[in-house]
Amino acid sequence: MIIKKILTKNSGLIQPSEITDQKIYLSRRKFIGTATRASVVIAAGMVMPGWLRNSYAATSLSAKKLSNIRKSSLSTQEPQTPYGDVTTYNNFYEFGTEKDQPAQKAHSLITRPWTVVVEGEIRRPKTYDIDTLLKLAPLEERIYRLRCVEGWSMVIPWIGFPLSALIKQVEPTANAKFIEFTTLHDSKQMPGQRSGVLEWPYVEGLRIDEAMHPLAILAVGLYGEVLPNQSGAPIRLVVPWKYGFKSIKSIVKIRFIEKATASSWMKAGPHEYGYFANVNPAVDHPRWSQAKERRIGEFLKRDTLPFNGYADQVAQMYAGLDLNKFF
Ligand SMILES: Nc1nc2c(c(=O)[nH]1)N[C@H]1C(S)=C(S)[C@@H](COP(=O)(O)O)O[C@H]1N2
Ligand SMILES: [Mo]
Repeated sequence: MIIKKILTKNSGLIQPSEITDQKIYLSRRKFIGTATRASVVIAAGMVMPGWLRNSYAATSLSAKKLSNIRKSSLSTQEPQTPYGDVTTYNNFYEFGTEKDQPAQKAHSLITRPWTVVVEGEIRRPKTYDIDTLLKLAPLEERIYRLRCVEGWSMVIPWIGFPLSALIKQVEPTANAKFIEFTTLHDSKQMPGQRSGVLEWPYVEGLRIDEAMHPLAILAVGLYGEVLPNQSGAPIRLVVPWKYGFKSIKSIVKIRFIEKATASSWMKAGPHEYGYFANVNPAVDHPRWSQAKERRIGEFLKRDTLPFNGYADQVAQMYAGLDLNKFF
């Protein structure tokens, strides 16, 4: 596993025999207390692998910095999940189902040249070059919570622009009620697509009003740099009030449609993954509770908030909808 590899590289810092897990973290505090970074570690409430990974790579050495980034009032003030965790603990089944596989394998993804086909119920269908999309609207930093359906969460400083900016430019017709997003399908670049764990390509969807909501963004970077491949380069959706699986990565097609189509996760588990997938502590996944979550890097679980804490801004879109039925 990646943690072990990093520990080996840092062998002067800590011996492999010191590798521990979170359960015995507290009993190790004495040991940590002698380390230089101890105060930082304890103040941030982080577990050992987190600070080791983070000290190993505060940001990447090779990624390109993005410039002229505006701050946004829509950002959360909560502490950000360290870069090392954000970029090594990923779900991206196109590169395997283990959390550390995307970081290890996504180098095979070629992100230039890259085009995104925008089509369907719109007046201005167009194939956008990724570098055109980067200039479509001013880039903003959006620090958002991301809550995975599996029960963990992160706080990530995305760089991107409102999805609404693209939607306005292509002029949807009156028939455009939903938007379908599609990930690249190429098993040479994405070896995980040789497995049948999901139906490929990965497909997700939003209702048009959800897609127009100011919180919904197309992200092209994080932590001030272009997106690492494992995070969905070169362009991915981020919809912070919905479970992470809605935030589809490495998008090649955006199609405006009249009737919603099933997402890859709905096909994989129709009773487990709904179209809306709004974060909801009151509606359990059939196999586990959704009431609590573990913020990556924290020791104790915290309560999951309705709509992932964005209820004030988004709940009105679902007024009158039975959230038990439309999960
Ligand atoms: N194409 C694609 N997009 C995807 C996934 C995936 O497997 N393939 N996983 C989803 C899930 S389950 C989550 S939780 C988030 C994780 O995003 P992150 O790795 O940037 O944290 O990506 C989502 N987008
Ligand atoms: Mo997820």
